[in-house]
Amino acid sequence: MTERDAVEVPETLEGWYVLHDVYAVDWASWRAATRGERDVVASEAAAWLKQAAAPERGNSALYSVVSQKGDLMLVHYRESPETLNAVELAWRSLGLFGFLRPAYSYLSVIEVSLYEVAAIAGKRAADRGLKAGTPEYEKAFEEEMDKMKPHMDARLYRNIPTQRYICFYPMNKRRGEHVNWYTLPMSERRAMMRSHGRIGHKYHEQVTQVISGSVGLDDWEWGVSLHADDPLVFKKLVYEMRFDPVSAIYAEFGPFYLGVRRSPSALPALLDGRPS
Ligand code: 76R
Repeated sequence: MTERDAVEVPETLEGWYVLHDVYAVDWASWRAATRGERDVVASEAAAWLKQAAAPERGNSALYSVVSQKGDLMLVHYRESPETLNAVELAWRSLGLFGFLRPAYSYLSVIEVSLYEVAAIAGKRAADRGLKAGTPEYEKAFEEEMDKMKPHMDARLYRNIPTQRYICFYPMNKRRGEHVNWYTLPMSERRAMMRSHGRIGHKYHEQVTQVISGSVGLDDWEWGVSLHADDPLVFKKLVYEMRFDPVSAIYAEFGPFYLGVRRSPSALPALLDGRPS
């Protein structure tokens, strides 16, 4: 292993910024409000959510959280933290906000790490008979990367997947006393990420994964958002991943949030204690 290999940082591409925003309803004060006030407040919030959900340079979605960890989860994809902040402030200015208590939030940015993509581009450049490090190779590498750009952009600048359930959790990769992901050579990390991707790909039809990086943005290193119509798939996938070295040896996990997707127009019913 060369020193350069040991510290090689995988390039990442970034797309929309993501905010997972969880609230608990203050049910006592909500119930104490008059029917008329509740109707006005709930429909104002539903109308706001409806326009926020319109897919134009990012979008928003509403989930009803299962468990005591919260009641409502809003997910927002936007082009910058500043835009996300504007969305947050608009939400806070609504009447409904007075009946909500913050329960959890997580800020991150959709990420594609180039472990595999850069290796493919490098191989294709080398296949053209070019030697790594030469300007010709660099140019060919960039060309090959450009060819893969549309595919990557479709993941980086996507709308929130539409499946019925979301499973969100933050995670780290260990840098502990015994093992440290960040001191492994690139080749080992790449091989392990390949096996991770292989396992994950078996679930391609059933799950949409959105990986967002949060180093420097929030308390963990990544946010993992899984979207599926069948919630059991989360359990199967996450369990199978636990046996894969990337997760078995190197991963640490934060709290898990499970939500059911609801259309903005379902918000008044949700606040009435009815699912739809
Ligand atoms: O992006 C790709 O599809 C290529 C392969 C791939 C990468 C680079 C991939 C595939 N993932 C990648 C990166 Mn993933 N992923 C997780 C978790 O619970 C756990 O054990 C871990 C949480 C799940 C469940 C999951 C699922 N992945 C990452 C990264 C960035 C790591 C880095 O850069 O060091 C993290 C933190 C992470 C975590 N992964 C897949 C999946 C699934 C289902 C796939 C296949 C996607 C598909 O083919 O549709």
